[in-house]
Amino acid sequence: MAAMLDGDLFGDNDAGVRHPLGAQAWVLRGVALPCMAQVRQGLDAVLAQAPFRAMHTPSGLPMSVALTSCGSLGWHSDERGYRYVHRDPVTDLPWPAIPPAWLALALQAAEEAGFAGFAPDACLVNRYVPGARMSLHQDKNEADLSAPVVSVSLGMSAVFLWGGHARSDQAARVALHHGDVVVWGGVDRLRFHGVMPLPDAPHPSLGRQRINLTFRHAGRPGAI
Ligand SMILES: O=C(O)CCC(=O)C(=O)O
Repeated sequence: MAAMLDGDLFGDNDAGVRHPLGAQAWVLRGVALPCMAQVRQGLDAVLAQAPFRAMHTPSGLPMSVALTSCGSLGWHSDERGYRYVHRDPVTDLPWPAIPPAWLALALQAAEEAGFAGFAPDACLVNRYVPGARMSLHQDKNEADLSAPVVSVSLGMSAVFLWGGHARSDQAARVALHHGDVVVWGGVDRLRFHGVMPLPDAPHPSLGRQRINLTFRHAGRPGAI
């Protein structure tokens, strides 16, 4: 059992349980646990080709989260703005493919949340160390907002902020643990969300880090 974090909407880790966050948004507890060994192998393969890198917001502020990507599109941020790009700007190579075990997990989770037929073409990989955070934002750099977002948590537990359609809406706090998956789409696709500063509670196998895999369909609807 993972320890309960302050303000957790749903209480302690309860693998196998589905918690509704909205009409078309779910927390799927522990869905990634059965395939964790393959998910970890996939992470090693992606990082060998596209290591984590620091990024800045378009206004020049450093992000506390380190990032990389896989899939046919990768997310990038610099002074030219937030956007998806076909090649890794660090290596000038195409992004690594989404590992098959990741794809299977994302499709399974999407289907469990009511989004059968999800076909992600982008997976953003976020790495948080203690104190790193992600401020409230909407995911709207994708050309295809009809597809859901599937977000997998690995390593240290974090408090996910789940807001409304306006930045000022009160955000619920949801503890996310190793193996949990959050899926949101449809009427909830543009809900504000974020992550509170990561508490320093090392994970038994991943140590002092939290890794988040976020799958999206970023290109034109129907295109892969
Ligand atoms: O780390 C998380 O759980 C959320 C990540 C996120 O919001 C994003 O990549 O847009």
